Amino acid sequence: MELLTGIVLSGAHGIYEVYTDQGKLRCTLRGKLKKAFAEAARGRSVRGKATGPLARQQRAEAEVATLPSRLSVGDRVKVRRLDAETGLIEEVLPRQSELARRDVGSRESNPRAQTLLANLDQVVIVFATTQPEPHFGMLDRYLAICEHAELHPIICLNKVDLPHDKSVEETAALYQQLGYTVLWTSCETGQGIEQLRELLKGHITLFTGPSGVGKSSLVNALEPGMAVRTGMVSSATGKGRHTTTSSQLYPLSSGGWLADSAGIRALAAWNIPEEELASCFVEFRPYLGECFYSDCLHVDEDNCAIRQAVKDGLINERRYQSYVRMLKEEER
Ligand SMILES: Nc1nc2c(ncn2[C@@H]2O[C@H](COP(=O)(O)OP(=O)(O)OP(=O)(O)O)[C@@H](O)[C@H]2O)c(=O)[nH]1
Ligand SMILES: [Mg+2]
Ligand SMILES: [Zn+2]
Repeated sequence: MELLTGIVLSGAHGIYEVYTDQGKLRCTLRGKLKKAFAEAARGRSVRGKATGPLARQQRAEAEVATLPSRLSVGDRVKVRRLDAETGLIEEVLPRQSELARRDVGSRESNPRAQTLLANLDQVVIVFATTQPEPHFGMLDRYLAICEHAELHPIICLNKVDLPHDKSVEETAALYQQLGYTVLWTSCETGQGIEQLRELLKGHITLFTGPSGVGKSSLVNALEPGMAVRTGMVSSATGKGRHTTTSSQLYPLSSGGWLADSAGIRALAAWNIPEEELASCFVEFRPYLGECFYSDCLHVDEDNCAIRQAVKDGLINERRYQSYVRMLKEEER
């Protein structure tokens, strides 16, 4: 029988809900996979070079397990359908990325850390044009984390229906010049919602941003009835949801998946080594390697190409200050 390709939406107690083009299936792991996972967890897995975002995050470790030590939400799998509602997971496809639970403050990622979310590839960073006023320093922080994690960021400025300060437009223009996608949306008028829906198709996307900017409202605007459906998802396994350890994906009817808040916590705890921070500010990149000191951190060193570029107006002063602030946070 032909295998179906699917994506793991949730999992608890060895039962995984897998989304396939033939609907959702309640799945268990094939015995052989279960055994391989158990061995990987004991550290006897086949080790190999990781590729892509994983490699970048875990460069220090040089090598990581190719086979994850457990199946995670977001993993793409091959499933053998057993009946209308159930299936058997036969194969796990290689991960493109992973967000792991980590000790806050620890600089190194632990290769055995529990993966909260696999294959996340996009982040929508939501701010309101007003109420609350946008905090662009926080936007810079999220953008830097996205650059480091190799996640595609989309800047979403919501509540565009409300009268707001002209400076918001000016600052938004700066991010557009840097090459970032800036989307203006309103849950009141529907402006930008269709564009946002298009950008989510085929991606696993996380929504993040401060409280009150309209993240939940945007999700509701994108997918009316989402709240109802998510309630059904948790009852489908017949078990309580263990929200402290597990995350969940929500399929969008127009295509794509939304990641829930467990991903936000992992992303917020993302640490960037200080020597890698400058390259996470995209406009710094042309100047890297031009400083007098090869280990220049671009703060108070002489003959710093980055600081010269700020002086010459080639790098925005406020963005540079965001860099310095993040560098100091990382030092703590
Ligand atoms: N005028 C206007 N109000 C909005 C818009 N989007 C959301 N709001 C309002 O802003 C308030 C906060 O919206 P939420 O969707 O709860 O914000 P959130 O980002 O999910 O907040 P947290 O869950 O606390 O992180 C609500 O009163 C919404 O009705 C918008 O586009 N325009
Ligand atoms: Mg909310
Ligand atoms: Zn420098």
